[in-house]
Amino acid sequence: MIRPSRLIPIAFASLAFGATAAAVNAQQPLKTLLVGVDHRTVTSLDGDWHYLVDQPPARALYDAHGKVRDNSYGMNTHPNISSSPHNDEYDFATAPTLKVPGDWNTQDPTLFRYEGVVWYQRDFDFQPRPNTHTFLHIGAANYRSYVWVNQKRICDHEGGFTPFDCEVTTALKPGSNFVVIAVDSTRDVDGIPSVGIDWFNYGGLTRDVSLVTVPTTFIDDYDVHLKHGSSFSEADGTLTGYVHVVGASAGTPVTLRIPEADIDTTVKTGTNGSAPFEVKSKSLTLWSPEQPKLYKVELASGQDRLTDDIGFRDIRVDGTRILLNGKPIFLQGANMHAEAPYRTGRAWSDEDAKNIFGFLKEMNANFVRLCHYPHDERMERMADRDGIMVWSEIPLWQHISFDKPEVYAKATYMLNEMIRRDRNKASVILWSVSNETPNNPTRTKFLTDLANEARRLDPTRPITSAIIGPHPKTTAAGIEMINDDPFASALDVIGQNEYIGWYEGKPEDADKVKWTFPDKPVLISEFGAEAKQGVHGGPDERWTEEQQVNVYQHQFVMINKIPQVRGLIPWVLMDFRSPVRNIPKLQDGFNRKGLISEDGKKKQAFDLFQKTYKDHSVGKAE
Ligand code: GCB
Repeated sequence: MIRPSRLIPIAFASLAFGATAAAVNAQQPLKTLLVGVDHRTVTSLDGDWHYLVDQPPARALYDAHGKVRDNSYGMNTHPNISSSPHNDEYDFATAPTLKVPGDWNTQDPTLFRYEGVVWYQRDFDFQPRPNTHTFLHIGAANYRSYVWVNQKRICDHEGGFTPFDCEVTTALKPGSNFVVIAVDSTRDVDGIPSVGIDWFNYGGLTRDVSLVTVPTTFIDDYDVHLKHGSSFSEADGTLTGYVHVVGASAGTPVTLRIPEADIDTTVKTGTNGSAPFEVKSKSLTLWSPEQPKLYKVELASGQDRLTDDIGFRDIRVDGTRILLNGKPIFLQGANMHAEAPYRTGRAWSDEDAKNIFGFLKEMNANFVRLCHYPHDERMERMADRDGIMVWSEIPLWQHISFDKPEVYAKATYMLNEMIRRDRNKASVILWSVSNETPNNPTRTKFLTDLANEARRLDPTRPITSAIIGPHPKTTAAGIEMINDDPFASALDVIGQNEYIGWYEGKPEDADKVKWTFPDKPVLISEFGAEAKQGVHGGPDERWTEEQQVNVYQHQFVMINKIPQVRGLIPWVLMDFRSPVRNIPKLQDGFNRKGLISEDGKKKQAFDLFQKTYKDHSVGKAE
């Protein structure tokens, strides 16, 4: 019998200390956020950082009312331990070090399960140059960050998976400088995600940290894409978008050059610093999985210049079809967490991206859902180069405080950060605003507004979300599943998660299910079963590789009967750490629904997908 769909119950009360520390970005317009930092010359601050643990209730960071203390470790006072008259009982200089980027959990065994505050510190040499701005760029820090440079409080940030830039120009001095960052990974009921998650809450400075120096007027944001008119053919090699220049007076020239496409044009900024452009190329090779063509795009304004690698393509929905460059496509994909293959821990490196995309290519995939939060930018870069299409999502997962305006403000902020960073990536074809949320009017209003906000920020890409439900109805003819979630009407593409054969019913129940969906493209955005690599048995024996295959085979029967399915996204490419997966010997702290184990060993289900995708035997593009 198929049970109604489930949401993982929240197992904890709020773990957050100090509610006033929350919502540091809430209701603010997007601050300076530099696009294309990985294509600029920067001063890397990656490497060894000293660290001190500020065990809950984190009294070095928060005062008794939960307010951030400004006169604490951020001062990095180098107390004279033998004679200090005050109580600065900390010392970064002699403290151990952690590698940045990297989570703290897999670097220090005593911090493996630690969720709380860790203080990071490092010295660096710097020579400020006149007429420049310098930003401290942090690729991601999970979950809240508080930054001091040379004892000056510089900025705060909330959100564990998006980049932020803090201006440090006036805080820097010639020669020796230091930066202190307190990172708090404590979960919070009003956070995004909230407290109940099915992935490991890796804390720390998990992505690259650098100093970026730009001239007084500088390009912070740009958008260069194929014109997205009412039809694909309307574009006809026309590129459009904008280049935004900070500090530019109206009429400041901006040059856009794409030598390979014979484009060399100069446009001018308006009063808001943005220079819109529309330019026709003589000939353009469009980006596609078969030919992931990227162009060198050179942008310049005044003293500032940068070059990015950008592909051009059109993605749109037409009835129940998804069209890439005017042609119907079927997405053969997999879900993937930002979990490092082989070494485990939060993924961030070139090596991690290479391993993950290696698996996808071997599987004959053309698509990946990077769940449930924006991954390291290296992933989208590699997707651009390898021709793998991407679903990118903010960490709005299951239980969220949908009734709170400040949480909505936080969600729009994160959405903005995600879209800002990756809007120039041709591989990203879908923005997702959520995963598996309870169907009620408060949530539907929140998410509908958020989907519309995503559309406003980027009208060129379809908006999606992974929906869980509906409730099955058993009839004489079989089992009926009717997706009548009102939120679906706010989406261009419906993501449907379902676990028939694992959480719900038996694998063969899938054969009897008749799905009804609104008239839109549907991606089966999650389906699957757990199997421990190397455990074998009959097709009905749970935890075996054979049962995982059996579940998928029955799913294929079901999916082939749903006319508007336009993609398969099995859950999940690789086993990943999760604190809620605690069956000894089988799970040992890992969600085992991977097609591959965390140490890179393929399960039989991987071979099944490899063949299915090669033969294109499940699903149709139209
Ligand atoms: C889901 C969630 C995903 C979980 C998965 C599971 O529906 O979207 O985050 O990890 O189920 O394995 O239960």
